[in-house]
Amino acid sequence: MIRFLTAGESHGPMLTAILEGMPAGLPLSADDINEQLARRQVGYGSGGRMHIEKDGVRIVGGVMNGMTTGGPIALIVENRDFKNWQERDITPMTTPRPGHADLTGAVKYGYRELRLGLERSSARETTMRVAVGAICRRFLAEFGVRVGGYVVQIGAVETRINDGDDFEALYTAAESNDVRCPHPAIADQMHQAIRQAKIDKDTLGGVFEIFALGVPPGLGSHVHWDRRLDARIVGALVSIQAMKGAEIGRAFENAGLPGSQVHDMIDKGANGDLTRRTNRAGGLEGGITTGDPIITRVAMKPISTMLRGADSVNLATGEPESTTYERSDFCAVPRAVPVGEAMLSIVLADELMSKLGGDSIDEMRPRFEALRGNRLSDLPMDNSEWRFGYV
Ligand code: EPS
Repeated sequence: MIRFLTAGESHGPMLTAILEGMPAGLPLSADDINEQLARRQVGYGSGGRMHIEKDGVRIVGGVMNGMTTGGPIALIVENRDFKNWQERDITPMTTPRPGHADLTGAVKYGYRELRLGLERSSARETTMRVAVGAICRRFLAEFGVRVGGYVVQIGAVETRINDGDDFEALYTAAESNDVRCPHPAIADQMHQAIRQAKIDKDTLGGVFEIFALGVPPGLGSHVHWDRRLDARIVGALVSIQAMKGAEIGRAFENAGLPGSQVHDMIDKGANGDLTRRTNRAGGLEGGITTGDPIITRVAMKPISTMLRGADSVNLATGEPESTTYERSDFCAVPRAVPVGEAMLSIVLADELMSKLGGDSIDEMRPRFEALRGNRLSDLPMDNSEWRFGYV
């Protein structure tokens, strides 16, 4: 239902995006988007580029007088760094950085200069994902869905989120420091770890969690591989530059425990409400939302551009050579959180659109109110014997 495309290079004149499928009647301002773009630019471990850019969006289609029209939404963010690159003579880049798309991109596209691959593979593109995600986030907010995230690991420094912790509080605490970790003492250690990586001319990866609250039960489906929402979410998160893994809940930890310690037991509460005692499933069972918070964890590899260089081969001379360093981030995990939030928002907005249908927010509202819930009264059972057959 919702599709988006981005275009543009890291040091080109601008980045653009088109978002198709947003209903009419959604209040939307550039500030809604700029607020999220600003979050993406803040985080300890950034290189010099973030001092140059101050990302601000121009909405040039699909929104009139502060309201979506139902037409495709067109967005532009200018690259301030472009003026430093325009008409500049470029030293050839022929030694691929291990871990980057330099060598794979050259093999795939036959580039004779590695910068051609770098320019588009760069995480600069995440600016537009965050812009598109901000619109989807605004749409989700109309239905009470809230998406957030925080960092739980940088390098070897790790913190633990406990079952039952208040996600809103974790989010607020994380936004108050420059590594986006909700626990201040651990945040200090993470800050130190990044500082040490800078001294060592090295880089660090990490893990962050992205959650969604207020998601109604019944989004996604068990009937086909590409409709399973857990698969769509993991795919969307791992599509972010430098992400190498994602899990729903604590999937890998759960894999080592017996079922009796993993599955979320179901209770009947007041008024016939059905509740799960825990949320180890991370808000998804059978590829369908349970109505409990969606919890995902994403693993980011360390940035592959390292000040100390890395062993490689100069493709022009055929000789072994260390990679050269221009400028890069030392750790981008804190800044990846808003990008993860954007991708989860995009997938959830798409699922909510397909569940509700409709061309305008007004049309969707009563359909949202009528959704089946986790209530005995919503789930009448036949409770009589029946014959299994196909005719
Ligand atoms: C990136 C390299 C750096 C990062 C960039 C991603 O850019 P530059 O080569 O201009 O120093 O800062 O990220 C951004 C520009 C951004 O907006 O996040 C890379 O090669 O992936």
